[in-house]
Amino acid sequence: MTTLDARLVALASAAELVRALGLSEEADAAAETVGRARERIGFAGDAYVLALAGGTGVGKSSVLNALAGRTVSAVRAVRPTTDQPIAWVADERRDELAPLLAWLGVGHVAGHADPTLSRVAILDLPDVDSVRTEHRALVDELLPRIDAIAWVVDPEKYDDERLHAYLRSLRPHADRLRFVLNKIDRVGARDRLALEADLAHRLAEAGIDAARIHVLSAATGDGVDELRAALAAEAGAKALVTAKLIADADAALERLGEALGIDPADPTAPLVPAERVAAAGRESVDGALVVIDPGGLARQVQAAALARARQSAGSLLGRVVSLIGWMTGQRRRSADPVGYLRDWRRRGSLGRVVNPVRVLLVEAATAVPPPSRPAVLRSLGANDLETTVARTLDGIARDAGPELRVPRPWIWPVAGVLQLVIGAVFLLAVAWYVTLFVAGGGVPVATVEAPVLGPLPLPLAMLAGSVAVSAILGWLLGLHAGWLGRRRGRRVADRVRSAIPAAVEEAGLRGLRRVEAARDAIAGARSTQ
Ligand SMILES: Nc1nc2c(ncn2[C@@H]2O[C@H](COP(=O)(O)OP(=O)(O)OP(=O)(O)O)[C@@H](O)[C@H]2O)c(=O)[nH]1
Ligand SMILES: [Mg+2]
Repeated sequence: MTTLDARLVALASAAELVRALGLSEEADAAAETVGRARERIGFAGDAYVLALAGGTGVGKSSVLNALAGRTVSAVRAVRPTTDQPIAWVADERRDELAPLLAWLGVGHVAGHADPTLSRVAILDLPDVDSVRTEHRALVDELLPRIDAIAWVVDPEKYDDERLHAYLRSLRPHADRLRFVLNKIDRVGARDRLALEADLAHRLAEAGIDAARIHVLSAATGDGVDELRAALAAEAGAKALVTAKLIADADAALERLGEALGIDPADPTAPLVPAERVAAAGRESVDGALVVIDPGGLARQVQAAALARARQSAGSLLGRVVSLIGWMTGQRRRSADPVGYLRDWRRRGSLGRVVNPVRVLLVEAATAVPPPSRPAVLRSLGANDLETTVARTLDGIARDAGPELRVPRPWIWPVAGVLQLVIGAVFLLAVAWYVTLFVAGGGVPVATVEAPVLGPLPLPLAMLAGSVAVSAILGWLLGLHAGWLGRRRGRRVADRVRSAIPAAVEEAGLRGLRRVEAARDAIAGARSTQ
């Protein structure tokens, strides 16, 4: 594949990437450049087309006539004069150039027999600053198809804004530009050099360095032979045409890059830095954790576990409290982890989850130039982000349901039996005291040897011991329930931490990834230029 072919293929695919992002005008312009280039290389022959362009009355037609040594194009005092392009070509190439000239829309063709200029077809164009807008439209339509341009200026008309606007657009083609400073007979010999230097300076300011300037007078013929000789000495026409089409393709690719905000100084820089994307993802997860509330969920599981533990492993007093809780509905309100998780919507809006991503996308869109912004923003669009996040949180609530149901570990019934035994010991001790009270102190009481305290009446030891052991058991159950709650809360938080980034990536960042991929592809194609 030649360099030009490779460029055209790259440009065509870049155009399609940009089109897929909704920038159809930019894509059309790039596709048009590809089409134009393919058409141009399709014409056989070894000649290039040079157009004499410039403002009205600068002497374009006169320069052509001076080169020809006869009147090829009419010169009149009425401005503008030329209203259709006229081609001046070597007789021997007329047939060969006919299809190319037809493609350019040039109907008037004059021939010559000068073999030194046989590889260039010279066009005299209408003016670019005409009061007749159709002249300008015609030239604007034609110029992109022209291989090389000789821009004609005169001492009065070489520094107007229109010229500079054209120069800016022609900058990529500086190598194939010539400048003809005509009507030099009107300037004194001393001012000529200064005028030429001034023109060169202004061209350099417009980005065209080392411009090729031909100072001449079409009226006196001064400098015309030098221009003819320079045109005859021009390098190979094929190379010139290829270089022109390559410059077109490169400029078109650059415009696509500009439309997507690619910074020429740092073409691989993303619209938003990766750290910003990661930070937005973290903020979304934090937002989701606020509405899911793993801490609150842990307390719910703990309360539910305690309630269940009280049923099967509680002390007598604990069972009474549990029964009251059940009868008053208190237990359902404070210990329904499944319901608590399912009702995450009550704890806040999804704004906390989706807003960080939306802010990020707006930030990304502002990194492209304003004309592309609306389309890029649409491409970045995360319209279904909120629904996807809601679906994800509902999914987490649903999937976590079974594991939020509090288990009944084997230790609870064992603890329950222990509590019953302790309760029995307690009751026995109480009954003992009642008996002692009724007997009025007539019954001897056994003692147990307690460390530090010395001998203790057995019923007192039973009473104190059962209360203490029951309290310790209750405390251990509480610890266990707290651990169960925290563990389940953590698991749900882990689910949020892994599912939310995936949802954000899928529904929030898909557009951004697509835009970044297109930018990378265009930056990559530009770097191989
Ligand atoms: N003094 C002098 N007059 C010139 C010279 N070249 C052209 N003229 C005059 O400038 C006027 C315009 O010349 P044209 O050749 O018709 O200019 P043009 O750029 O083709 O103008 P449009 O066709 O209207 O765009 C005519 O009156 C010419 O005689 C020159 O070198 N010196
Ligand atoms: Mg003319």
